Amino acid sequence: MTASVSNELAKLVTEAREKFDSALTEDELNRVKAGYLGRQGAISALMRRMKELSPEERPAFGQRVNAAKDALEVALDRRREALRRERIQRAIESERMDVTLPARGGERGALHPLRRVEQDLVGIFRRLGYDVAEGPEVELDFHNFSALNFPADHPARDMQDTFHLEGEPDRLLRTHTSSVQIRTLLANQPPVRIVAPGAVYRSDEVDMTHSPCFHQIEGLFVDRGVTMAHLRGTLEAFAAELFGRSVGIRLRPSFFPFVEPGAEVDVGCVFCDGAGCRVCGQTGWIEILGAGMVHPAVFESVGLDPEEWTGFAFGMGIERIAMLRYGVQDIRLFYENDLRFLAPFA
Ligand code: FA5
Repeated sequence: MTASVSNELAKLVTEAREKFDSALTEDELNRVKAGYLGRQGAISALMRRMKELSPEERPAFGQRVNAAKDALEVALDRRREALRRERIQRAIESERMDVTLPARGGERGALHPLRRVEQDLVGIFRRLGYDVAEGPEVELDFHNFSALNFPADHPARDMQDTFHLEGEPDRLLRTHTSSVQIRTLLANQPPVRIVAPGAVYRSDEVDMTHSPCFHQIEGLFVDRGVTMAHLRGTLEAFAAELFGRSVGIRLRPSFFPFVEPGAEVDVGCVFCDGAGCRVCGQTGWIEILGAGMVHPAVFESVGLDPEEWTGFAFGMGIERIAMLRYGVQDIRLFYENDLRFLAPFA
Protein backbone atom coordinates (compact mmCIF):
# COMPACT_ATOMS: atom_id res chain seq x y z
CA MET A 1 0.00 0.00 0.00
CA THR A 2 1.40 3.37 -0.90
CA ALA A 3 2.13 5.38 2.17
CA SER A 4 0.47 8.52 0.79
CA VAL A 5 -3.09 7.13 0.42
CA SER A 6 -2.85 5.38 3.76
CA ASN A 7 -1.57 8.50 5.51
CA GLU A 8 -4.27 10.54 3.94
CA LEU A 9 -6.91 8.21 5.38
CA ALA A 10 -5.49 8.57 8.89
CA LYS A 11 -5.33 12.35 8.48
CA LEU A 12 -8.91 12.50 7.25
CA VAL A 13 -10.18 10.53 10.21
CA THR A 14 -8.41 12.77 12.71
CA GLU A 15 -9.55 15.92 10.92
CA ALA A 16 -13.17 14.68 10.67
CA ARG A 17 -13.27 13.86 14.39
CA GLU A 18 -12.08 17.35 15.26
CA LYS A 19 -14.66 18.96 13.01
CA PHE A 20 -17.43 16.79 14.43
CA ASP A 21 -16.49 17.86 17.92
CA SER A 22 -16.43 21.53 17.05
CA ALA A 23 -19.80 21.54 15.25
CA LEU A 24 -22.12 23.65 17.42
CA THR A 25 -25.50 22.58 16.06
CA GLU A 26 -27.01 19.42 14.66
CA ASP A 27 -27.39 21.14 11.28
CA GLU A 28 -23.77 22.06 11.19
CA LEU A 29 -22.87 18.50 12.17
CA ASN A 30 -24.90 17.14 9.24
CA ARG A 31 -23.07 19.44 6.84
CA VAL A 32 -19.68 18.35 8.21
CA LYS A 33 -20.75 14.71 7.94
CA ALA A 34 -21.67 15.13 4.26
CA GLY A 35 -18.21 16.58 3.65
CA TYR A 36 -16.60 13.32 4.83
CA LEU A 37 -19.04 10.46 4.58
CA GLY A 38 -21.37 11.70 1.82
CA ARG A 39 -21.24 10.45 -1.74
CA GLN A 40 -19.20 13.50 -2.76
CA GLY A 41 -17.28 13.41 0.52
CA ALA A 42 -13.58 13.06 1.19
CA ILE A 43 -13.75 9.34 2.10
CA SER A 44 -15.53 8.48 -1.16
CA ALA A 45 -12.91 10.49 -3.03
CA LEU A 46 -10.22 8.41 -1.32
CA MET A 47 -12.00 5.19 -2.31
CA ARG A 48 -11.92 6.30 -5.90
CA ARG A 49 -8.18 6.44 -5.62
CA MET A 50 -8.06 2.73 -4.89
CA LYS A 51 -6.95 2.20 -8.45
CA GLU A 52 -3.62 3.80 -7.53
CA LEU A 53 -2.97 0.69 -5.43
CA SER A 54 -1.75 -2.68 -6.56
CA PRO A 55 -4.47 -5.36 -6.74
CA GLU A 56 -2.98 -7.12 -3.69
CA GLU A 57 -3.14 -3.99 -1.59
CA ARG A 58 -6.74 -3.19 -2.43
CA PRO A 59 -8.63 -5.58 -0.08
CA ALA A 60 -6.69 -4.45 2.96
CA PHE A 61 -7.18 -0.82 2.03
CA GLY A 62 -10.89 -1.41 1.53
CA GLN A 63 -11.10 -2.89 5.00
CA ARG A 64 -9.27 0.03 6.53
CA VAL A 65 -11.55 2.50 4.84
CA ASN A 66 -14.60 0.63 6.10
CA ALA A 67 -13.20 0.53 9.63
CA ALA A 68 -12.49 4.26 9.42
CA LYS A 69 -16.06 4.89 8.26
CA ASP A 70 -17.44 2.89 11.17
CA ALA A 71 -15.27 4.80 13.61
CA LEU A 72 -16.49 8.09 12.15
CA GLU A 73 -20.11 7.02 12.42
CA VAL A 74 -19.56 6.26 16.09
CA ALA A 75 -17.90 9.66 16.65
CA LEU A 76 -20.75 11.30 14.78
CA ASP A 77 -23.40 9.59 16.88
CA ARG A 78 -21.65 10.60 20.06
CA ARG A 79 -21.45 14.24 18.98
CA ARG A 80 -25.04 14.21 17.75
CA GLU A 81 -26.24 12.88 21.09
CA ALA A 82 -24.20 15.52 22.96
CA LEU A 83 -25.70 18.29 20.84
CA ARG A 84 -29.21 16.93 21.36
CA ARG A 85 -28.71 16.96 25.12
CA GLU A 86 -27.36 20.49 25.00
CA ARG A 87 -30.37 21.62 22.97
CA ILE A 88 -32.81 20.06 25.46
CA GLN A 89 -30.89 21.52 28.37
CA ARG A 90 -31.04 24.99 26.81
CA ALA A 91 -34.80 24.64 26.28
CA ILE A 92 -35.29 23.57 29.88
CA GLU A 93 -33.30 26.56 31.07
CA SER A 94 -35.01 29.10 28.88
CA GLU A 95 -38.54 27.80 29.39
CA ARG A 96 -38.20 27.35 33.10
CA MET A 97 -40.93 28.99 35.16
CA ASP A 98 -39.97 30.69 38.35
CA VAL A 99 -42.77 29.53 40.60
CA THR A 100 -41.42 31.67 43.41
CA LEU A 101 -42.25 34.92 41.58
CA PRO A 102 -45.12 36.84 43.20
CA ALA A 103 -48.42 36.38 41.35
CA ARG A 104 -49.49 39.07 38.92
CA GLY A 105 -52.08 41.17 40.74
CA GLY A 106 -55.58 39.97 39.78
CA GLU A 107 -58.19 42.67 39.38
CA ARG A 108 -60.57 42.81 42.27
CA GLY A 109 -64.25 42.71 41.52
CA ALA A 110 -66.65 45.02 43.28
CA LEU A 111 -70.37 45.41 43.77
CA HIS A 112 -72.25 47.28 41.10
CA PRO A 113 -73.26 50.72 42.41
CA LEU A 114 -76.95 49.78 42.14
CA ARG A 115 -76.40 46.64 44.21
CA ARG A 116 -74.43 48.66 46.72
CA VAL A 117 -77.21 51.20 47.11
CA GLU A 118 -79.75 48.39 47.36
CA GLN A 119 -77.76 46.78 50.16
CA ASP A 120 -77.40 50.09 51.97
CA LEU A 121 -81.15 50.72 51.76
CA VAL A 122 -81.91 47.22 53.00
CA GLY A 123 -79.39 47.73 55.81
CA ILE A 124 -81.11 50.91 56.98
CA PHE A 125 -84.48 49.18 57.17
CA ARG A 126 -83.03 46.09 58.81
CA ARG A 127 -81.77 48.31 61.59
CA LEU A 128 -85.30 49.69 61.90
CA GLY A 129 -86.53 46.13 62.42
CA TYR A 130 -87.65 45.15 58.90
CA ASP A 131 -87.19 41.71 57.32
CA VAL A 132 -86.36 41.18 53.65
CA ALA A 133 -89.05 39.62 51.43
CA GLU A 134 -88.89 38.56 47.80
CA GLY A 135 -91.24 37.93 44.93
CA PRO A 136 -90.93 36.72 41.33
CA GLU A 137 -90.28 39.07 38.41
CA VAL A 138 -92.76 37.15 36.25
CA GLU A 139 -95.96 37.85 38.15
CA LEU A 140 -99.65 37.14 38.04
CA ASP A 141 -101.93 40.04 37.24
CA PHE A 142 -103.56 39.35 40.60
CA HIS A 143 -100.47 40.21 42.69
CA ASN A 144 -99.32 43.08 40.51
CA PHE A 145 -102.68 44.77 39.85
CA SER A 146 -106.04 43.26 40.89
CA ALA A 147 -105.28 42.66 44.54
CA LEU A 148 -103.68 46.10 44.71
CA ASN A 149 -107.03 47.63 43.84
CA PHE A 150 -106.35 48.27 40.16
CA PRO A 151 -109.73 47.25 38.68
CA ALA A 152 -109.66 45.50 35.28
CA ASP A 153 -109.53 48.03 32.44
CA HIS A 154 -109.12 50.85 34.92
CA PRO A 155 -107.04 53.74 33.55
CA ALA A 156 -104.76 53.50 36.59
CA ARG A 157 -103.16 50.50 34.93
CA ASP A 158 -101.94 52.79 32.17
CA MET A 159 -99.76 54.59 34.71
CA GLN A 160 -97.49 51.58 34.48
CA ASP A 161 -96.99 50.41 30.90
CA THR A 162 -96.82 46.67 31.18
CA PHE A 163 -94.96 43.87 29.41
CA HIS A 164 -97.41 40.97 29.08
CA LEU A 165 -96.44 37.38 28.35
CA GLU A 166 -97.53 36.23 24.92
CA GLY A 167 -100.60 34.01 25.06
CA GLU A 168 -100.82 34.23 28.85
CA PRO A 169 -103.20 37.06 29.68
CA ASP A 170 -102.75 36.63 33.41
CA ARG A 171 -98.99 36.81 33.42
CA LEU A 172 -96.74 39.82 33.14
CA LEU A 173 -93.38 41.22 34.16
CA ARG A 174 -94.04 42.96 37.45
CA THR A 175 -94.22 46.72 37.04
CA HIS A 176 -93.43 47.46 40.67
CA THR A 177 -92.35 45.68 43.84
CA SER A 178 -95.80 46.36 45.37
CA SER A 179 -96.73 42.82 44.22
CA VAL A 180 -94.63 41.60 47.15
CA GLN A 181 -97.04 43.36 49.54
CA ILE A 182 -99.75 40.95 48.41
CA ARG A 183 -97.54 37.85 48.51
CA THR A 184 -96.34 38.77 51.99
CA LEU A 185 -99.82 39.37 53.38
CA LEU A 186 -101.09 36.12 51.85
CA ALA A 187 -98.27 34.14 53.42
CA ASN A 188 -97.97 35.82 56.83
CA GLN A 189 -100.34 36.81 59.57
CA PRO A 190 -99.69 40.44 60.69
CA PRO A 191 -97.89 42.15 62.23
CA VAL A 192 -95.49 42.27 59.27
CA ARG A 193 -92.62 44.58 58.62
CA ILE A 194 -90.78 43.91 55.37
CA VAL A 195 -88.74 45.52 52.63
CA ALA A 196 -88.65 43.93 49.18
CA PRO A 197 -85.91 44.98 46.74
CA GLY A 198 -85.76 43.82 43.14
CA ALA A 199 -86.01 44.38 39.40
CA VAL A 200 -89.20 45.68 37.80
CA TYR A 201 -90.18 46.25 34.16
CA ARG A 202 -92.14 48.84 32.24
CA SER A 203 -92.38 49.47 28.53
CA ASP A 204 -91.13 53.00 29.09
CA GLU A 205 -89.07 54.88 26.52
CA VAL A 206 -85.43 55.04 27.47
CA ASP A 207 -84.15 58.48 28.46
CA MET A 208 -81.86 60.07 31.07
CA THR A 209 -84.10 58.98 33.95
CA HIS A 210 -86.11 56.04 32.57
CA SER A 211 -85.21 52.50 31.64
CA PRO A 212 -87.49 49.53 30.74
CA CYS A 213 -85.85 47.48 33.48
CA PHE A 214 -85.07 49.24 36.72
CA HIS A 215 -85.10 48.50 40.44
CA GLN A 216 -87.32 49.36 43.33
CA ILE A 217 -87.45 48.71 47.01
CA GLU A 218 -90.82 48.29 48.63
CA GLY A 219 -91.66 48.75 52.29
CA LEU A 220 -94.70 47.41 54.12
CA PHE A 221 -95.67 47.77 57.77
CA VAL A 222 -98.94 46.23 58.96
CA ASP A 223 -100.08 46.12 62.57
CA ARG A 224 -102.90 47.38 64.71
CA GLY A 225 -103.08 51.15 65.21
CA VAL A 226 -100.56 52.21 62.54
CA THR A 227 -100.96 55.87 61.58
CA MET A 228 -99.54 58.30 59.06
CA ALA A 229 -97.33 59.69 61.84
CA HIS A 230 -95.55 56.31 61.93
CA LEU A 231 -95.05 56.54 58.19
CA ARG A 232 -93.64 60.04 58.44
CA GLY A 233 -91.35 59.20 61.36
CA THR A 234 -90.04 56.10 59.60
CA LEU A 235 -89.29 58.00 56.39
CA GLU A 236 -87.59 60.81 58.30
CA ALA A 237 -85.35 58.33 60.10
CA PHE A 238 -84.64 56.64 56.77
CA ALA A 239 -83.75 59.90 54.98
CA ALA A 240 -81.44 60.98 57.80
CA GLU A 241 -79.56 57.67 57.63
CA LEU A 242 -79.44 57.70 53.85
CA PHE A 243 -77.91 61.17 53.59
CA GLY A 244 -75.95 61.02 56.82
CA ARG A 245 -77.67 64.01 58.38
CA SER A 246 -81.11 65.20 59.16
CA VAL A 247 -82.74 66.36 55.92
CA GLY A 248 -86.32 67.53 55.92
CA ILE A 249 -89.00 65.49 54.21
CA ARG A 250 -92.29 66.62 52.75
CA LEU A 251 -95.41 64.64 51.86
CA ARG A 252 -97.51 65.80 48.92
CA PRO A 253 -100.93 64.26 48.27
CA SER A 254 -100.85 61.81 45.40
CA PHE A 255 -102.77 58.87 43.99
CA PHE A 256 -101.92 55.19 43.97
CA PRO A 257 -104.88 52.76 43.93
CA PHE A 258 -103.47 50.65 46.78
CA VAL A 259 -103.06 53.42 49.36
CA GLU A 260 -105.39 55.95 50.92
CA PRO A 261 -104.32 58.60 51.58
CA GLY A 262 -101.39 58.45 49.14
CA ALA A 263 -98.38 60.72 48.96
CA GLU A 264 -95.28 61.54 46.98
CA VAL A 265 -92.42 62.04 49.38
CA ASP A 266 -89.69 64.62 48.79
CA VAL A 267 -86.45 65.14 50.69
CA GLY A 268 -84.79 68.51 51.15
CA CYS A 269 -82.34 68.90 48.25
CA VAL A 270 -78.96 67.65 49.46
CA PHE A 271 -77.17 69.64 46.76
CA CYS A 272 -78.36 73.13 47.74
CA ASP A 273 -79.81 72.54 51.23
CA GLY A 274 -83.17 73.75 50.06
CA ALA A 275 -81.98 77.01 48.47
CA GLY A 276 -82.91 75.88 44.96
CA CYS A 277 -80.53 74.56 42.30
CA ARG A 278 -80.48 72.83 38.91
CA VAL A 279 -80.82 69.33 40.38
CA CYS A 280 -84.01 70.13 42.33
CA GLY A 281 -85.37 72.35 39.59
CA GLN A 282 -85.09 75.41 41.89
CA THR A 283 -87.72 73.94 44.26
CA GLY A 284 -85.39 72.93 47.13
CA TRP A 285 -87.03 69.47 47.15
CA ILE A 286 -86.31 66.16 45.42
CA GLU A 287 -88.94 63.48 45.02
CA ILE A 288 -87.68 60.09 46.15
CA LEU A 289 -90.65 57.80 46.68
CA GLY A 290 -94.35 57.05 46.68
CA ALA A 291 -96.11 56.09 49.92
CA GLY A 292 -99.39 55.95 51.77
CA MET A 293 -101.67 54.07 54.15
CA VAL A 294 -102.62 50.57 52.98
CA HIS A 295 -106.03 50.77 51.26
CA PRO A 296 -108.89 48.82 52.90
CA ALA A 297 -109.53 47.09 49.56
CA VAL A 298 -106.00 45.65 49.70
CA PHE A 299 -106.64 44.15 53.13
CA GLU A 300 -109.87 42.67 51.85
CA SER A 301 -108.23 41.11 48.81
CA VAL A 302 -105.84 39.17 51.08
CA GLY A 303 -108.56 38.23 53.57
CA LEU A 304 -107.66 40.65 56.37
CA ASP A 305 -110.22 42.75 58.20
CA PRO A 306 -109.58 46.47 57.44
CA GLU A 307 -111.32 47.39 60.70
CA GLU A 308 -108.68 45.47 62.61
CA TRP A 309 -105.53 45.99 60.59
CA THR A 310 -103.79 49.17 59.53
CA GLY A 311 -100.54 49.79 57.75
CA PHE A 312 -98.36 51.92 55.55
CA ALA A 313 -96.41 51.14 52.41
CA PHE A 314 -93.80 52.92 50.37
CA GLY A 315 -91.82 52.26 47.21
CA MET A 316 -88.81 53.94 45.69
CA GLY A 317 -86.63 53.65 42.62
CA ILE A 318 -83.14 52.43 43.50
CA GLU A 319 -81.62 54.06 40.40
CA ARG A 320 -83.11 57.36 41.53
CA ILE A 321 -81.42 57.10 44.93
CA ALA A 322 -78.12 56.03 43.34
CA MET A 323 -78.23 58.97 40.92
CA LEU A 324 -78.81 61.37 43.80
CA ARG A 325 -76.14 59.84 45.95
CA TYR A 326 -73.43 59.67 43.29
CA GLY A 327 -74.44 62.69 41.23
CA VAL A 328 -75.07 60.51 38.15
CA GLN A 329 -77.17 62.34 35.57
CA ASP A 330 -77.87 59.60 33.02
CA ILE A 331 -79.50 56.35 34.20
CA ARG A 332 -78.15 54.46 31.16
CA LEU A 333 -74.62 54.57 32.59
CA PHE A 334 -75.68 51.97 35.16
CA TYR A 335 -76.44 49.37 32.50
CA GLU A 336 -73.61 49.75 30.01
CA ASN A 337 -70.97 47.84 31.96
CA ASP A 338 -68.35 50.41 31.03
CA LEU A 339 -65.49 50.01 33.48
CA ARG A 340 -64.53 53.66 33.10
CA PHE A 341 -67.83 54.46 34.80
CA LEU A 342 -67.94 51.52 37.21
CA ALA A 343 -64.34 51.41 38.46
CA PRO A 344 -64.53 54.55 40.64
CA PHE A 345 -67.31 52.91 42.68
CA ALA A 346 -65.10 49.90 43.51
C1 FA5 B 1 -94.84 52.87 42.16
O1 FA5 B 1 -94.26 52.05 41.43
C2 FA5 B 1 -95.52 52.47 43.40
N1 FA5 B 1 -95.59 51.03 43.47
C3 FA5 B 1 -94.78 53.06 44.59
C4 FA5 B 1 -95.57 52.96 45.86
C5 FA5 B 1 -95.38 51.89 46.71
C6 FA5 B 1 -96.53 53.93 46.19
C7 FA5 B 1 -96.11 51.79 47.91
C8 FA5 B 1 -97.26 53.83 47.34
C9 FA5 B 1 -97.05 52.78 48.20
P1 FA5 B 1 -94.15 54.90 40.65
O2 FA5 B 1 -94.75 54.41 39.39
O3 FA5 B 1 -94.18 56.36 40.91
O4 FA5 B 1 -94.79 54.21 41.93
O5 FA5 B 1 -92.63 54.45 40.67
C10 FA5 B 1 -91.82 54.61 41.81
C11 FA5 B 1 -90.43 55.08 41.45
O6 FA5 B 1 -89.86 54.21 40.47
C12 FA5 B 1 -90.37 56.43 40.78
O7 FA5 B 1 -90.34 57.43 41.75
C13 FA5 B 1 -89.05 56.38 40.05
O8 FA5 B 1 -87.98 56.68 40.93
C14 FA5 B 1 -88.96 54.94 39.67
N2 FA5 B 1 -89.28 54.72 38.26
C15 FA5 B 1 -90.50 54.65 37.66
N3 FA5 B 1 -90.40 54.39 36.35
C16 FA5 B 1 -89.07 54.28 36.10
C17 FA5 B 1 -88.29 53.99 34.94
N4 FA5 B 1 -88.82 53.73 33.75
N5 FA5 B 1 -86.92 53.96 35.07
C18 FA5 B 1 -86.35 54.19 36.26
N6 FA5 B 1 -87.01 54.45 37.40
C19 FA5 B 1 -88.36 54.51 37.32
